[in-house]
Amino acid sequence: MGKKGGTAVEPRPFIGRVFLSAEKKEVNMIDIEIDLQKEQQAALESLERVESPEALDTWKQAHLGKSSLVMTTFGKMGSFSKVERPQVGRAVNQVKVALENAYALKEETIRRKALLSAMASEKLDVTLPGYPVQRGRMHPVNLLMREIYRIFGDMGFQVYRSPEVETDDMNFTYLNIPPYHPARDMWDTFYTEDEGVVLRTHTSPGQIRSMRDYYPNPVRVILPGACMRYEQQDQSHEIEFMQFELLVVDKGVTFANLKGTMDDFTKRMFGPGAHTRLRPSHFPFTEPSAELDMACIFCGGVGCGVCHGTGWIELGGCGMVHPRVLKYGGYDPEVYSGFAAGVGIDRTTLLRYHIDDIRYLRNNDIRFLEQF
Ligand code: FA5
Repeated sequence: MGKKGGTAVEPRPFIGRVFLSAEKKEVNMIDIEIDLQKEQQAALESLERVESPEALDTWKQAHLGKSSLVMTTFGKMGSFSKVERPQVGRAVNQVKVALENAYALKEETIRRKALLSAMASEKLDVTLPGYPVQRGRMHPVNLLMREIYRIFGDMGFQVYRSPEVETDDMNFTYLNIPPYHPARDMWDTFYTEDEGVVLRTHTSPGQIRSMRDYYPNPVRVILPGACMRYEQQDQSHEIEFMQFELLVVDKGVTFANLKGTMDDFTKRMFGPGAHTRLRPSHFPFTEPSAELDMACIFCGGVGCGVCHGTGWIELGGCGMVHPRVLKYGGYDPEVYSGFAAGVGIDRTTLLRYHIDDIRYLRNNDIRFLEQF
């Protein structure tokens, strides 16, 4: 029941009859519903006839686009009263969902049809060349390292890795180079801001670490890795370079074992004609100490630019492990002896591949790297 101007009025039939509240003008809800249903039926019928993606697009514009009946009815929602709005909304939404679902189905049908006809009409030309694959390569230093591992693996050595950032003690003190000893000047060291921490200048600190790890068993290890020195870079010096260290500790290890192992390594690496010599030298952590030289492979020992006219090329340092170093590693020097060697991998790479400048190895020139 509603009251208007104090007089009782007839209740308006609610369903199917709505009022445009602003103008207080009756709108026939049945008319709206009929229009929408007519639109739905016509749209679905015309969708049946759609065959191409272009026609489907045109259909979408006409029936779900901005000026379609569905969308314009949505646009007018604000002009309906609170009571009318849900009714109109429900009716128009039902039509919209029906049209959208039909559109999605049709779109999938057309896509499949297009795919099937493309598959039927187009042929795969298997004779067309494919895209060339860019193959990666091993860096020459890594190639050489693998070869070094293989050679020493055959001789019964195990690879032992130790840190590149080291303590001052490991890099120097336990190698018989106490703080403030002038022997520390042999290495131009990068000290870090953390006291007692350095970038390792050689792989020798791995001697202490591996001995402490293996004690009381015999040690036969190869210690590979990067070393850093504050050096003037030139043809044969880098700031960062690779070394491998050899360490053998056992009862009865002799200098002859050292000489035999290094000579065998050189022959396996550079061929049976290669031969080595040991030149007296000094390292604080070996006694006696020597430099391992190889007869120049470029001139056969006569003397050339590469060997600076000497006929010999230095591969690295070596010697018998100093008794104090054995002790720092945990071994009794009265019972055990050992030999150690430290060889530059970059320089060995230069010799192996006849490269005349160490700086090629790290400047990432693809023309250089492609040759390996
Ligand atoms: C040492 O580093 C000793 N730790 C080697 C050693 C180990 C001796 C065990 C005795 C027992 P040296 O500073 O000479 O020694 O370096 C050894 C090798 O590393 C050199 O022969 C060279 O091949 C390589 N090397 C040294 N400095 C550089 C550099 N700046 N660039 C490239 N290679 C280098």
